[in-house]
Amino acid sequence: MTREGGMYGPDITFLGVPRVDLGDGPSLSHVDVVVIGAPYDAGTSHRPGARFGPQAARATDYLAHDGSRPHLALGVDPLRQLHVVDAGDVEMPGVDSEASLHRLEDAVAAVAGAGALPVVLGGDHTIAWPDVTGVARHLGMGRVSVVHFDAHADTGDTQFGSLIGHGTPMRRLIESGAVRGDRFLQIGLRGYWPEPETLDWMADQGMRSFEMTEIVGRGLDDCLDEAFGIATDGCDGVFLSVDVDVVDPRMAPGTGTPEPGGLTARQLLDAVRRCALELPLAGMDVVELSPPYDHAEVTAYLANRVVLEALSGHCARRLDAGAQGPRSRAPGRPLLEGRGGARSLPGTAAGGRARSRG
Ligand SMILES: [Mn+2]
Repeated sequence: MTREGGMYGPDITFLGVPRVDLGDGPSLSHVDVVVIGAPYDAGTSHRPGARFGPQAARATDYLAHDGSRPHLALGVDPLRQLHVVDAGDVEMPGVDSEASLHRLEDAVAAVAGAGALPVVLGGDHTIAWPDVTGVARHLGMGRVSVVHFDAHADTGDTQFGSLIGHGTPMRRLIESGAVRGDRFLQIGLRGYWPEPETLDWMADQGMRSFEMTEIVGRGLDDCLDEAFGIATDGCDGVFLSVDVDVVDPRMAPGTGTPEPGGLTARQLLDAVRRCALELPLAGMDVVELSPPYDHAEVTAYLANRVVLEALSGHCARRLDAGAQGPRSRAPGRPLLEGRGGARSLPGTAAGGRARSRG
């Protein structure tokens, strides 16, 4: 598993964090988070292009790639207060899907086995199958639950006659026993797929799927409260899988199968933050970013921020659980409350570099 760097471009890392080679076991000790690129889009049923997602999610930002991102709302800097590294892309040629997906599963399992959080940048949603399986190899089959943001259920039996595809990974995960059907939470479904037979299969597995009309009627937070209660019941960790098409196409146009009427970008970021703050994350992926269909990098920015939101929440959860008690700020409080004088970000060296950006 030698480090390959970028499969479709230069060997850049997520916002400038250090590189790591997953083939070098000792380099994974004391690492908190490993970013893995999964540039695979052979599983798309419609528009391709998600193979370019990892590079865009890593690089799309107007700030310097300096390995520092102080999160305003939580008062933590996940890239400094966690040890975050980037393993580059897994080599995933679309003509050899099984080998590509196995390679990714091994990479995720290596990271989870080292006690670090795997953060996989897709790629189409096919990759959730190896991503969650890789985590389950470490936590135990049926011991990881899934919180899945998506316009689509991705529970199809086959796609163009194949078991592999971005419309089928959630069925594969339940069939294999990696995830219990009754610990599979789906948020944001809408539109005209899947067909009734597949909905029947989902119900038989005990899945809980929140369609957009229920979310609008009850409010997203109420639905998340219910989902979180199920996700943490009898499981040791939660995998967060974010398909950017859960967001309305006006705020996430760069994707392969857009479905009108989704969440806002603000809702997704808040929900991802809640997941990372309130749940024991065991892994995550952000998928279906297809830069060739993006406009003004709108969707690439969103994917980059979804990762940062999760890392910030994960960082705050870790700091708050420490011996010194809560160290992050309550996100709903006035931003500058309690500041002034010689204070600095909790847990960082005093001062830091002064930066000014428009
Ligand atoms: Mn999906």
